[in-house]
Amino acid sequence: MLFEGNERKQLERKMLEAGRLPPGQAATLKWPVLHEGSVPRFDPARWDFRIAGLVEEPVRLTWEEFNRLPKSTVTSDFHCVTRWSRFDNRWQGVLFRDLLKLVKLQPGAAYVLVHAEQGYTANVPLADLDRDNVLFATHHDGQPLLPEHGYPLRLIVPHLYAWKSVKWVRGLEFGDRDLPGFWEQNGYHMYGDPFREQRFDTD
Ligand SMILES: Nc1nc2c(c(=O)[nH]1)N[C@H]1C(S)=C(S)[C@@H](COP(=O)(O)O)O[C@H]1N2
Ligand SMILES: [Mo]
Repeated sequence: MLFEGNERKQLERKMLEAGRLPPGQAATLKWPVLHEGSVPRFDPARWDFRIAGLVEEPVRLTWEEFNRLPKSTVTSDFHCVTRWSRFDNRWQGVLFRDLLKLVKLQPGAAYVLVHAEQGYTANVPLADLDRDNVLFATHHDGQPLLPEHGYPLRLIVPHLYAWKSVKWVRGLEFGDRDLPGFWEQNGYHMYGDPFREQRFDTD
């Protein structure tokens, strides 16, 4: 539709001027779905969230326990390495910092391997999760996440390419080394800063 195209272009120009459009990205008003594998089915009785690795005491939370954690709302932009960016997403869920309060880290813990259903992983330095706008989202723009967007829970790391925003997240593993996750083992950048166009391991 012509009108939609104009609206999209206008938003893109506005975001470019505001310094919010990373190089090589185009704005989208839609919300594409992108992932490896199939959409996992959610069983609240079996679901758990584990925190392991370099922590004094590993943690296991049931879905009920996870939902008793304090809730926060954060608005942020979302940049996929396949060159679309979705702006001003309102995410509701549990801040990474509130989850981090549940464990005492062992010395040397500086990297996190984020684990999801079906063995999907993504590596993120601890310092990049320990920010006030990183959260585990249950809701987007006021609605519960749709299964294909990560229901019941997904990580949101706004300042890195969206492959680090792990859908169907099930746990965190703290370590002293930056071990590559799924896409990082498949040619993508270890860090993935969209503003520096860190798309591939050759960038
Ligand atoms: N578990 C899991 N999380 C994932 C992925 C995946 O394949 N599996 N793909 C990532 C990629 S590449 C992107 S762009 C975003 C897409 O999120 P969306 O489908 O909600 O737009 O999810 C990320 N999280
Ligand atoms: Mo992506």
